[in-house]
Amino acid sequence: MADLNPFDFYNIEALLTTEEQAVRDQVREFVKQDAMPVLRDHFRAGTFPKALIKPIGEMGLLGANLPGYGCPGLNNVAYGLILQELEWGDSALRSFGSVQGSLVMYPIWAFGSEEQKQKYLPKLAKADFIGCFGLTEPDFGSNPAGMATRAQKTANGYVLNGRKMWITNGTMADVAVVWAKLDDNIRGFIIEKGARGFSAKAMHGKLSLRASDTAELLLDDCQVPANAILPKSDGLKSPLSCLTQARYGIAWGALGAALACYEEALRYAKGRVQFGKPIAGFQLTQEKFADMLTEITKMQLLCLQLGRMKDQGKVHPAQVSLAKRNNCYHALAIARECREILGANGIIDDYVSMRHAANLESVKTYEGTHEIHTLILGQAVTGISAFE
Ligand code: TGC
Ligand code: FAD
Repeated sequence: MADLNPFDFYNIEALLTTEEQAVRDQVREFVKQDAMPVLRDHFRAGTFPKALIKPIGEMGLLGANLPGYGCPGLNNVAYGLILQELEWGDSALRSFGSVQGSLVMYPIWAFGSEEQKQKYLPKLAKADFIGCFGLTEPDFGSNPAGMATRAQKTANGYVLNGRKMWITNGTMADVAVVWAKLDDNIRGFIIEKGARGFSAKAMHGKLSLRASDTAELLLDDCQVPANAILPKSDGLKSPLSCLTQARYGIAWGALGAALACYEEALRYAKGRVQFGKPIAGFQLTQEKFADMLTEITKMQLLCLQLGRMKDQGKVHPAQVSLAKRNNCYHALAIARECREILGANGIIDDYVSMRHAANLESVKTYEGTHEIHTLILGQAVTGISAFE
């Protein structure tokens, strides 16, 4: 009988192509060699590791599942594995990649003009440009349909007024994809850094995702040219379809964070001796590992099948919600459990579990909270919307 692998109990490896394995291994190597040595200090300082941006772009990790315009056009499983590995390091790295690829490049690719695609996508793919996505507002988080941000047509273009909050990559961004109501219909606009009336202000005091750049965007009679509008954006379903892309990546990312904690806790439990034997030998510790192994294996299977369905163009947004909701919930539970296995050492940032647990609080909240995805699934099962 083949040896059992505690990190790949159902031999998912055999279901991956050699290209998918190679992409994953390349990112894993990068995260271990280049990111891990600096992540703790950036988390402490509350700064994004900007030195990693260029290499991430050069490796082709941004918008990696998009075809053309300088993007690699990898399949969705390879794309998911990239995000898994980035979040194995820190959720801030995966967030950076998700926002750039799924929330900035995807809407330009899906709703942009040919001119916009040519202008922005190759630069975003190489990280020559950084992007952010402004949907959430101070008074409209889970319910973006109610947004107060407005666009008005002028002689030369549009003028936008409003405020967006919690915007990842916000202060670093060269371009912002901002959603606003034009004649009561939600439309997307590309706003370049330096546009008159546009500014980004860093948000401070976060106890989670500390290594991520989170900002408020202010639109104060912000003037943009006529070609700033995403011509094919039309209604709330446009930003929501971007969220479907990002939520897909988050399901993989949360798995990466869970794996990082589980690997650390297993290593620690085998080495830490109490009462004359490794704590891994106690039944209560083994129950924790049995539970975590089961959840991680289920997360791996969910991600893989979701990716295969996405590659066939057969994914329903509710199926993505199931994976986002499940994987964030269990990754957070696993990170907390691993912290517990590490005892007092678990609260020190020499170890990763508590950093991941803190990050996963945000990951569970953004891109649709646990409750919002519960209601999306409730509607999918019953046919009745609980939102109205
Ligand atoms: P509802 O009536 O259900 O839908 C309006 C239209 O949109 C369609 N639709 C979707 N299309 C694509 N993908 C989806 N996921 C979709 N969900 C709905 C729907 O079919 C409909 O189309 P049509 O043709 O009939 O017009 O809209 P609702 O107002 O009832 O809202 C539904 C709800 C609550 C599920 C939605 O508002 C929601 O998902 N809220 C959560 C908000 C959210 O997730 N915000 C995320 C902000 S971005 C972010 O957090 C980035 S973090 C990034 C990082 O750092 O990684
Ligand atoms: P609220 O919507 O006020 O919800 C508060 C609580 O009420 C939650 O527990 C929620 O589940 C619950 N609730 C709400 N409605 C219901 C209901 N109908 N039934 C039951 N419970 C309900 N947004 C962007 O646009 N771009 C970004 O780049 C971005 N990055 C982010 C980065 C970070 C670190 C964080 C924390 C957030 C980010 N967000 C971003 C915002 C994020 O998407 C929102 O925080 C999220 O959608 C929830 O909105 P809210 O915080 O306003 O909570």
